[in-house]
Amino acid sequence: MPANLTPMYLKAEEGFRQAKTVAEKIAALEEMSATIPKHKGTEKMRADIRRRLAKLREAGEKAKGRSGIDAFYVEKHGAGQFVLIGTPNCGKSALVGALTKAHVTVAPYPFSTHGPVPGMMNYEDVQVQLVDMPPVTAEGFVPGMIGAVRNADGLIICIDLAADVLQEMDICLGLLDARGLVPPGRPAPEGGAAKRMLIVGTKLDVPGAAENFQALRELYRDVPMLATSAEKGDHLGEIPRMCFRMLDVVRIYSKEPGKPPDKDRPFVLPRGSTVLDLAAAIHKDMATSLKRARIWGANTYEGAPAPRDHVLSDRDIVELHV
Ligand SMILES: Nc1nc2c(ncn2[C@@H]2O[C@H](COP(=O)(O)OP(=O)(O)OP(=O)(O)O)[C@@H](O)[C@H]2O)c(=O)[nH]1
Ligand SMILES: [Mg+2]
Repeated sequence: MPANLTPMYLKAEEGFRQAKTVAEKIAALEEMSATIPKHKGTEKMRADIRRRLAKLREAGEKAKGRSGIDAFYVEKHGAGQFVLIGTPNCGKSALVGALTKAHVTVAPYPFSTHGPVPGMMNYEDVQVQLVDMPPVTAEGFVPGMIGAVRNADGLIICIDLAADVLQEMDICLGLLDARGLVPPGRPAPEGGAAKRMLIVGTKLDVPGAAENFQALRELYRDVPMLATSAEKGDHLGEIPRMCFRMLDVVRIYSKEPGKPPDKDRPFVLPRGSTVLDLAAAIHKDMATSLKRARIWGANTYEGAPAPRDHVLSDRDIVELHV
């Protein structure tokens, strides 16, 4: 059976041939694994990629430990992780600095951020993680960065409203498209995937920025978008809400029988999760020992008994009996 390899895969393979360090080779193989068409004709090749990846990871780990291999890996915290993407100097770090307590480098010259810088953004009673990143250019991503982009729950594409906004969009969306990542609702190429994307126009305080934003909005009506100024604070408060909505998760408060609910730290679960999913999230043994549950919430009776497959709603309070 022919393999029907896509240009995206062939590019990743070329990246592997060019790779010099173990980290670069691993990043290229991961890219090959993500983009290779998944059908019978590529079964052997996929097994070969997996084998080579395992071998390299083992060699790399022996040599210097995980942090030395994947310098872009950021452990996820909170309700979800959004990685920032944008051209040099577009205002990514200023945005992360304005929304979180992260120690970012904001500078009037390009390429001032060299590695990932995570920070937590508050939204009501949960947090959403932002990860500042080095810039992207028409030439591509910094080696190794694409893994973090794929791993993120969503992307914030920063567009400098004081610059050529259409060109900036072309660069960012073009790079992602070439790696198979497209906004939800658009057709993904073979081996590709939909990725949540929020377009954030930056530097709204600069003259002409509002007009540039309007032009952008008219061209990209199907992608969530807003204009902000990190310097003046305009519309920054909408970002946490928009990110949280895009994550499509629910917040559930657990409650022990006879006690008030723990309202401080909700469990965050994908929308569509059930009583049983909640039990499993609390403790793996709880899912097997769960006998019954009661729910207080907007869509149920106060304290009504709920079956294990009951689908939970945002802000439900659940009492689990084991
Ligand atoms: N007027 C104005 N300037 C801004 C705003 N946000 C950022 N800047 C300026 O734009 C420049 C670049 O900001 P950074 O946040 O460092 O940009 P970056 O995208 O992180 O840059 P790299 O890390 O090099 O990719 C700095 O001089 C900032 O002061 C804003 O909202 N308004
Ligand atoms: Mg920066």
